Amino acid sequence: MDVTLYELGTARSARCRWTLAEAGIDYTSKADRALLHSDELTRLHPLGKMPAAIIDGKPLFESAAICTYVAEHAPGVDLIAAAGSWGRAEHDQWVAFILTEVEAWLWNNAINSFVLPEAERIDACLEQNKAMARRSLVALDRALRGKDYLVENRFSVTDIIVAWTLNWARRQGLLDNLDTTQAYLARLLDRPHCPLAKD
Ligand SMILES: N[C@@H](CCC(=O)N[C@@H](CS)C(=O)NCC(=O)O)C(=O)O
Repeated sequence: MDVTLYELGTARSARCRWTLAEAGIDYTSKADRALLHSDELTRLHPLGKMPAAIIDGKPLFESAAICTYVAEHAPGVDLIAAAGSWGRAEHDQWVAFILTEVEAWLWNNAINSFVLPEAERIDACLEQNKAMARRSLVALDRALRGKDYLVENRFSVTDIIVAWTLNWARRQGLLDNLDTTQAYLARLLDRPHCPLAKD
């Protein structure tokens, strides 16, 4: 697989970097922040965001989509439940859950704390966003009890996608007292190929 990845440090592109490392796939890195919103990047991602990738000549954006495709085509490494299996349905379920029921609230807090210009920020939603994220994280903690990993109880790309959001939540104090989730995340952060910030 020929991959060029437009990436930015420990931002969401770290999911893709981690998946490529677990898959044993070398890639070309375009890691220049100045490329954000550039014509070059906007040809690959309609919002000019990172990550975006060119895989075998074709553009793909959204970190979860890139990771899922790479996992599906990883040579000799089984990183994802088989297409059409119940495990794949659970992969789709947890990816949608973490992105829409947790990450969207964290992102809303980010844009209203430091991403948008000060005049465009709305403070009123910050506490509510945290409460909504926490409610979903409590539900995930319950679902993780008795399991080491989310799908087929073995490490997969689902865990990579979920761990990135959990690590962000951890740094916001949103995993406090969620012992099962903390142990799950620690297991993933311990993996030699994991590029996520551990502080
Ligand atoms: N849902 C997207 C989010 C991509 C995203 O927001 N990336 C950030 C860096 S982590 C970015 O490019 N920010 C610049 C911007 O928001 O315009 C994904 O998971 O790939």
